Amino acid sequence: MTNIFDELKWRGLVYDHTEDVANLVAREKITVYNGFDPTGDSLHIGHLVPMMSLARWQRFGHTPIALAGGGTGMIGDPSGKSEERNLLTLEQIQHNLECVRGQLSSILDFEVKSNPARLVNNYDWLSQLNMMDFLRDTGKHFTINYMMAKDSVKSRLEREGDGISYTEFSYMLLQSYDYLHLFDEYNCLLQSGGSDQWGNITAGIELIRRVRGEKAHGMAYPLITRADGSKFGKTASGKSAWLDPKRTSPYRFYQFWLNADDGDAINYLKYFTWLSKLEIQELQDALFERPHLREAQRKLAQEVTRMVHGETAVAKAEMAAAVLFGGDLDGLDADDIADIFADVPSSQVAKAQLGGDGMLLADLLAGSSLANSKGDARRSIKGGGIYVNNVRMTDPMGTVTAVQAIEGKFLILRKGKKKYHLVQVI
Ligand code: 383
Repeated sequence: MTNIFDELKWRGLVYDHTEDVANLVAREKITVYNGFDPTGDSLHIGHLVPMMSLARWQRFGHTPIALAGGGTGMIGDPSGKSEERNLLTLEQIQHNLECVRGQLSSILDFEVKSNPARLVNNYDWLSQLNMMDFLRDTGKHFTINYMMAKDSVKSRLEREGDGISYTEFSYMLLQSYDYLHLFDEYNCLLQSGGSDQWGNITAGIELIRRVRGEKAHGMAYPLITRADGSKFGKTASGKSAWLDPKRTSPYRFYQFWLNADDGDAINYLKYFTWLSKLEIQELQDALFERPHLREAQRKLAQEVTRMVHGETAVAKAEMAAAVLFGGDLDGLDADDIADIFADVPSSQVAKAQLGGDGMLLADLLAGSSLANSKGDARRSIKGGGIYVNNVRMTDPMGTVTAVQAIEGKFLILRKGKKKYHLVQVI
């Protein structure tokens, strides 16, 4: 690929753009910005497309600016939101901002001499604005009619509910002001964002045209959808997939990608990895010829997990996944175990019961989801189908003691190939 526009295009990342962008970026290296509001203490995988796209621009020689919305985060963007948001406290915003800044900077190159990335915070200039000046210099360029025609506002006016506050209504003016500021300060000529941001992006372009008489550009990325129509971005347990490993463990993160449907995997490889057209083509062929091997999904999971959490996280996530297929438990701690087996049936047993000679395995099994009775449990053990911590147990009179519990906390019972039960020692 010779230019960023063609690159983004074949990846399916161009949803909308202003006229002439393709010519502009084929001709010159420009400065591009994308904003992120610190509404939470972590970004999630929905933010990865714009984050990675900034890095893609950078790899093609353009200069990326990641804007953290310390100022706009105080107001709340109504775009794509059906209801008014609660205002965050200054402490919350400050904390979120620190977290988000770290995540944004992990993916961009700040050292490269020719086109180093920048990280800016719009609180720095928005907090300096004076109400009178703002209304005269910025507000005067927007008619209420224009603002009401934006989807973000229109949808809230048409919808049953509490409408939209003056605060959120004003949001687009602040984002427009940002664009003008970055245009003036860094000669930033393009703002990107998800398609939900198109109204705000075009409002900024309009402001630059009105006050500077210059042409600025915009590009919208598609919002990611799933082939089956369900919502993108939720893990198996229905929670959002976050970039912060404390919120979504690297193992769950890896599993999320590994579980991608065949109909989505190739698109995700294009959106969320750095793999080339050729490499993705090969994975597409593999998916077509031998879908059961899930080579495309595995590569996807490896690539995205490595980018977000690092190489060791990939190895660990793969080890954890192997555990569910009878793999070795060495090297996994109690937190990992809790994470891997979070979705299997579980029960509790008092530590005292496992003291001394311990407890009969058959009794432990009878109290679990893996056996109906002690007799049933003994038969399974004799048949060679019972495992404790993935080690086969064959003595029907055998016992289990506290020392076998992983970090004194968990025993993993298994019946047959993959029926698991987690015993929590309390
Ligand atoms: C703030 C000030 C600017 C430019 C942009 C902003 C943030 C913007 C916004 N973006 C979303 C967010 O922060 O609210 N008003 O959660 C999301 N983005 C990106 C992308 C996306 C958008 O951070 O579509 C998904 O991730 O644009 O919803 O001067």
